[in-house]
Amino acid sequence: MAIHGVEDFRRALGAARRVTVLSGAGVSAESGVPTFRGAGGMWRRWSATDLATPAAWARDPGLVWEFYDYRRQRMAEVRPNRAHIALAEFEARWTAAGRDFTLVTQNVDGLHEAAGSVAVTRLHGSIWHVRCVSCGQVTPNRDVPITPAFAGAGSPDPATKTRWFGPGDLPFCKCGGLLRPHIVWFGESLDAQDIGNAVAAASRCDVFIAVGTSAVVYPAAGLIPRARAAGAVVCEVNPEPTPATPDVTVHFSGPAGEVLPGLLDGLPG
Ligand code: BV8
Ligand code: ZN
Repeated sequence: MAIHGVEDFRRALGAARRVTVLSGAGVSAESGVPTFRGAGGMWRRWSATDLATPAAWARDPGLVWEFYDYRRQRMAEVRPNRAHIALAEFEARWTAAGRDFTLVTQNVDGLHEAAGSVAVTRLHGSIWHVRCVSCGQVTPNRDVPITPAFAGAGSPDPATKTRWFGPGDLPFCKCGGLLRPHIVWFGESLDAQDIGNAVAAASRCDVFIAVGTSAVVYPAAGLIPRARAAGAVVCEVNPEPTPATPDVTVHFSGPAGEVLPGLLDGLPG
């Protein structure tokens, strides 16, 4: 099915039973959350992907916590934008009409949930949850700073005079184990149930929308060709082309906060 513009897409969406959305960091960009691969992806002399690894954690957990505490400080101040809201309001109308909706997100900022999205599968964890390395318990944690030792720390400026954060500065579980961000780092496997949910939602939907993702991180990026192979209409919303663009049914170029309302508002009719 060829889709040439917004009206064509809205017609296909209106006729759908099952919709699956994959979101990436670009959906939160208009809320002021830096994306990974854009300009904001650097912190001091590291890119986010250097620090979001088990090796970085093993080498210097205090530095990894300083990086995540900085991001938590930033995320504590941001609010959902029109993209998050358009998705949450669409989901409410869609499910009230008895249709099936799944939002699969790569984001860890909790802004979809804050906007009211309900059926959210978080592939890469949550910056607002911590996990004990010993007993594995996952608990919500909104402490900013994560411990008093990090007050005023975290500046992304490479010239920052850094201090070392030792065990006495880090957060611990009541069992005595060290607490880490409950986030899937590069080289770590995703939760089997989460990726299973996401694969099922991509494999059986009529319309799949990939919004704000550079489509380079796997297995999340693999959901896009999977939806296409399963016969879905695949729509990409991104100001830039991505490696997925050649394989999608239609690409709408522009910021999610501007494009999504035009694609979703008022549906289902
Ligand atoms: C795994 C948490 C099995 C971190 C994240 C070698 C060794 C080990 C693994 C690999 C390897 N080679 C490949 C792999 C697999 C690896 C991978 O895919 N690497 C890539 C980089 C090549 N994947 C993994 O490691 C995954 N695990 O495979 O386990 C395994 C195990 C062992 C060994 C092998 C395999 C785990 C991946 C999860 C990593 N964790 N997040 C944190 O947040 O701190 S991923 C991280 O990138 C974020 O979650 C982010 O969401 C995600 C993807 O990035 P995007 O969301 O797409 O964001 P990005 O900045 O890239 O792009 C933003 C887009 O938005 C752009 O396109 C831009 O144009 C657009 N945009 C900008 N403004 C707007 C906009 N769009 C709309 N509106 C706007 N206003
Ligand atoms: Zn514990």
